[in-house]
Amino acid sequence: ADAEKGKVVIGSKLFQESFILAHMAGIMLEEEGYEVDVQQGLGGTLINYEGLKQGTVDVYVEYTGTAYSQILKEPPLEVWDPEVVYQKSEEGLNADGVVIVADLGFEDAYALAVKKDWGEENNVSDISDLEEYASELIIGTDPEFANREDGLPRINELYGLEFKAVKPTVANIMYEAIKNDEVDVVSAYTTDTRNELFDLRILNDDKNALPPYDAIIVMSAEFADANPDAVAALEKLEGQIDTDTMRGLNYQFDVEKRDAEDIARDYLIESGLIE
Ligand code: PBE
Repeated sequence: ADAEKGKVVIGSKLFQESFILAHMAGIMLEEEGYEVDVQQGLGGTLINYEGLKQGTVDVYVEYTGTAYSQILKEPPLEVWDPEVVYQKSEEGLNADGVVIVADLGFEDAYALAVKKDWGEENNVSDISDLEEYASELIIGTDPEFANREDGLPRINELYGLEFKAVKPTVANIMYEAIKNDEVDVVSAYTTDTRNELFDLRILNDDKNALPPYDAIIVMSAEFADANPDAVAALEKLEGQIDTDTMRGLNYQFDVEKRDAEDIARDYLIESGLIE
């Protein structure tokens, strides 16, 4: 790497997609001559975001609905327009010294999911349909969903649900738990192919509790101002990953057990973004 460009620290959250995308950003910056430090699995949303504000993290991949609800604490909307959520998120982040460098081109939303068989037997296809069963069901969540503004508290309030128990854990274990029938409902991620592989049924959010979650690359404004080349390098990822592509990359990690950096590099080569 070209020493003059300096160092860049890339944060990531605690799930495969975040690892892969952090490496993707890292490789683009390495190509540009930066010395790159990818912190794979650095922590949850607020660890990454605080790092960005304090300068210990320069870049990471966030999601619009998460910025809007969990970071900026904006109120829920009656109708969730992805454009509006993007605009409001951008304004709020900018005011906080953070810029959006690229919109990657896909959404990874939260969704409640149950086992397909159970859903069929009990006629449960909307979140509303859980009402008569919730008191007997255990919900497994990722580490954030159980307490997030845009997570279980809002779902419970809006749908009048009270689950028998809530078990938060990392996404990977959450998926294993529903596969093994240790939990009955999970806070699934819509780009995770285990939704199909483990025969899950995604429930329709019929009361619009959850916001849209478009994947965006965020950077500290201070770092962006000092490093226009880094901004330009990451802007090349704008619109480069659609939902099916992201699912395929996650599949390579979860099922084919490939290394996140290899997955990222191969994708960038295949799509002509690097040589
Ligand atoms: N999500 C869904 C969460 C995790 C899965 C991508 C919106 C987030 O990181 O905010």
